[in-house]
Amino acid sequence: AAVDFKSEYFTMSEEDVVRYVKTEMDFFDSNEQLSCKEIGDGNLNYVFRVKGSSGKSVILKQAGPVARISNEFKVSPDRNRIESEILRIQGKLAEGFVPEVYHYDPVMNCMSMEDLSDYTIMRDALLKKETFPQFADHITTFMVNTLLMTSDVVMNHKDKKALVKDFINPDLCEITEDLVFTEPFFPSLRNDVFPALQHFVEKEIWGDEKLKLETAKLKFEFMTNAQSLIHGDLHTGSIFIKKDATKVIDPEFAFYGPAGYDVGNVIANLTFAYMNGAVTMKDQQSREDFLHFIEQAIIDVIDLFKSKFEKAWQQHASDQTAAYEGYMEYYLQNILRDTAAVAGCELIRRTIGLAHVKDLTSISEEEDRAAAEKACLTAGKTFIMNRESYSDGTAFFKVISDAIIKD
Ligand code: SR1
Ligand code: MG
Repeated sequence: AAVDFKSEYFTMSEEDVVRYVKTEMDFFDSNEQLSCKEIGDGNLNYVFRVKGSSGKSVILKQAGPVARISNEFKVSPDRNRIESEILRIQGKLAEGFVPEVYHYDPVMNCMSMEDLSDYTIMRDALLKKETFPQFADHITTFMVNTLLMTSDVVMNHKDKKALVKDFINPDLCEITEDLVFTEPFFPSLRNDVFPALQHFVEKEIWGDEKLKLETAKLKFEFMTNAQSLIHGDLHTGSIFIKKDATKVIDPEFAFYGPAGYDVGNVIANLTFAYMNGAVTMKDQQSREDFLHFIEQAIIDVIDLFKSKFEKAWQQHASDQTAAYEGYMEYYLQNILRDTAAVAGCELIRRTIGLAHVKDLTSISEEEDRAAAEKACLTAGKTFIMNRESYSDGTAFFKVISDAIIKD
């Protein structure tokens, strides 16, 4: 059942947060001077950084009663509980890959956590054309450890069902069902199509009945396949990064869903960075270096995910049937199929749906933006329609490079 906001709850200002941290938390010394700034730029919550005069700092995240992006979305405060609990679980399964959680307050619907101020949001870093050669290694360890280890393949089935119950997340799942799997595929009023693409979208997306049928299948798969405890929104804005470390944040969309949902989001969001670089970078050498980095990252995310998954399966699979010959290969190929499909939906919905990505919207030249967006839509369609066909990283990357109109 949906959790209501308690009567004592109110959305906090920066001054309220300073008072809250002083009276409700035991983080700073009592004589420290505190300053606070709201730094959130996500679509849902308020994120405050509180700094003490000693140099210590903490992040406090509060869930408001409606989404920040639009008050059409009334989202349960339970997302804050989900986020704090899953961060603790992921912190155990994938040590070092998520921020440490300090506290959760079910009345004020806020939580506090480690301040990662020496990291950058990955989407912003990629827009500055920074490269992170260890990213694929880090994110695949995170995904294999959190996805395989929470599945029925490894967990006691009753313990897993208890987790399914704890992570029922109806409001945020509804957002994904609507914004990812439904609205981008018909002329919904909430869509936001770049005018130069209107005709292309009407014909190639809204006019393609075969594509629409496949998205119906994918939507119901998302709603019914309680495979793994997924992050649920693993785009590059949910990743803090620096050269030698990666931290995954913002798992408030977490629930038991298809494992490929997370992998597909990573692939699609690397693709946005690739398309941005392909149309905006003018210096040939830097362009080649950056595009090569993203290409390799896409290939490695798939191939390292596969090899680490196979190894972890050999070590940890506990179900009797998991050892039957051919089953692991079947299971993994289904995750790759879902990865391709979700990458396709994410590529399309971030291009023409309600919630866009800066990788595309920041392209200033109309022609360049239209070219990048068409390539995303074309790759997206191909991934959805041919989702059974991809078994390695090179095959995934080929869809992306083939989608670019070459002149
Ligand atoms: C109403 S929220 C819009 C989008 O922002 C989040 O990060 C999710 O991706 C959601 O679909
Ligand atoms: Mg988020």
